[in-house]
Amino acid sequence: MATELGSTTEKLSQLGINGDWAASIPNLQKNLGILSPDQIELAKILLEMGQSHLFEHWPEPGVDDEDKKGFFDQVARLNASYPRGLAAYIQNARRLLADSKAGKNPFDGFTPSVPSGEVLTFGDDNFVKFEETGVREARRAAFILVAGGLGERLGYNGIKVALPSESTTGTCFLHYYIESILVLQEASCQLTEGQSQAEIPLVIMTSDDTHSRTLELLESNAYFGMKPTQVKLLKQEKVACLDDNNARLAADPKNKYRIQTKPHGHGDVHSLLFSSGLLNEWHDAGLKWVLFFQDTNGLLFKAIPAALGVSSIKQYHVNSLAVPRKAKEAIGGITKLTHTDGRTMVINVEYNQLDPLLRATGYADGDVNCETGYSPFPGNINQLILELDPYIKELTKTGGAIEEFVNPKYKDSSKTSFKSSTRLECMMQDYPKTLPPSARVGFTVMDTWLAYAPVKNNPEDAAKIPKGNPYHSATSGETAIYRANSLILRKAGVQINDPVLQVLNGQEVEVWPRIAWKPKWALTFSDVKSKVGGSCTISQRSTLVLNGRNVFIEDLSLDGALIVNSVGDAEVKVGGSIHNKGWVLEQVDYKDASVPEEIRTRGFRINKVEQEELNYIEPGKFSFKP
Ligand code: UGB
Repeated sequence: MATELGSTTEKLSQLGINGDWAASIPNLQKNLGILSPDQIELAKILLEMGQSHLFEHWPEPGVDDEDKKGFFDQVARLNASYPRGLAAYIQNARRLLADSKAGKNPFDGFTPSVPSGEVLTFGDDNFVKFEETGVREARRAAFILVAGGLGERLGYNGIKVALPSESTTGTCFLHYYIESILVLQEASCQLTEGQSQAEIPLVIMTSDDTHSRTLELLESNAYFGMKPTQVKLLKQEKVACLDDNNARLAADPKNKYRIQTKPHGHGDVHSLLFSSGLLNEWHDAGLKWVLFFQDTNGLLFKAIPAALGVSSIKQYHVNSLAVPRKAKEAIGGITKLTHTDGRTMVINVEYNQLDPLLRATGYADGDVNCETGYSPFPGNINQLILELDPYIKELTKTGGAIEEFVNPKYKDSSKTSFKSSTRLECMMQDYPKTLPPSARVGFTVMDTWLAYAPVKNNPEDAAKIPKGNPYHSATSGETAIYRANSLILRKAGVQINDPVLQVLNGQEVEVWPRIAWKPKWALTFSDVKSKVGGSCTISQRSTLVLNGRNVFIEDLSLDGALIVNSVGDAEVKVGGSIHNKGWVLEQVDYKDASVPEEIRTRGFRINKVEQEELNYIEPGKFSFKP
């Protein structure tokens, strides 16, 4: 013991530090000798910030020393990963917890109104013009997928990006995203011939919950055709949990040498991008756009080219993609907020805040539909397009810190204690909140059927959603892809039978023919139109898979399943009457544990009874007509 104390004093004097500052916490003071200078600095910060309770249980030096050092490793990580450090986190938490206790409305002084933005109609000349501009611009874009969320609402055991977006081809979300980006890259480079070949960067934000499984998915699939150097994973750290209004950090219930942590939200993406140095790299490489998107939207790339075109033509610094929103739907509302002091901003108001804000500002009924059957506030689908230069400028000021919020669940109306620990959170769409009034902030509305079909809710919760409101489930996510492809082909002149209504996993959905195509077949509406000719018909029970760049369907009458696979240099014309037993959609109950989770969560499986499968593996011109 004497030697321990002796060595502590020696080390402390070497550091020029006496342990007086820790005198009120003898359990810490006794242990200073086992800590490094950096760890001692962190201990000082913790004491200054009122966190001495974290050391109260610390035993004598020599006992659990590795755990004590491990504790500081975690504190160092928490300190480094938060803009301006752990002390700033605790200060922010105290301020936000005090505001929350006082019932302060974050929108105090602001009046909401419906903003105006660009409303696109799929397939008209305007839409086609925006798409073409978007494709041209894509070579100057970087894509950012936020995929750190575990998806608690979905309750899926794997990572969400590994889920099949549809089960006809079984393509998972990450595969679909990467293929789409690669096709966009190629199309963009072709349009801007003569300019240097571009590689569109893809960044994936992961978390401890998703990182290793995301990496594994990429590596075991050769990055789905993307160069590994084109993809960067940035892992977000969790933040410390808070036990009370004084922002005392919560000890992990399972390990007293750890601070309990929880996710900080998708807003972390901005500080991570900033600190990674990638933004300046992209600037130097001549990039102009940064596109953010979420983990499970199988329609996303049908909307991206036109939305990027809008950003470019309208010179938006910020462009949020939006869809008509049903009142109370769990997507934020894009709102114009006007402050009594004259400030205005167009910003997402999160779904749980929109109703109270409206009620507090003269809209007695709160979040309700208007005469159109939709909320007057467009729904934010968290697909943001930022112009790179103003983005870098802003982050240089803020360090990427995004306005945070806290949502404690109080034990009672005195609001003095919590049911369980809480933490600060932030959202990526709150980025425009700190922008100057001169910033060009806009949004683009597209039809939901074209742009948005996320997979977020488990079957049980989805089945409880009132009819007519979106389910946001694996069932609706997949059936929406078939509906969108059918509607796009209809617009291109193909006759497609009406869907049938079916109840799958307790949700009533439209079942259209199962039409799926690879991004290389068509990414834009112009691509689709150039590949469909004559008089084509597709029956409701049919399946059509188009997997080849140069596949043309002409005078095709399909009643059954047709699968066309072809290499890029094969030009294939498919037509005539194709009739077979097809691929049958069979119901599966989500509770049936004998069925794999990926299948039962959507409430059906595809029984491949009979099909016409065409494979063209050599270059050349081919024609198929039975
Ligand atoms: N995500 C992270 O990467 N890290 C995190 O810490 C948390 C999430 P959710 P949410 O479009 O439907 C958002 O949970 O947050 C990723 C918008 O706020 O799916 O409830 C996660 O992996 C809301 O305004 O959604 O609601 C996923 O990719 C509305 O637009 C993404 O962040 C809504 O999405 C979103 O996380 C919507």
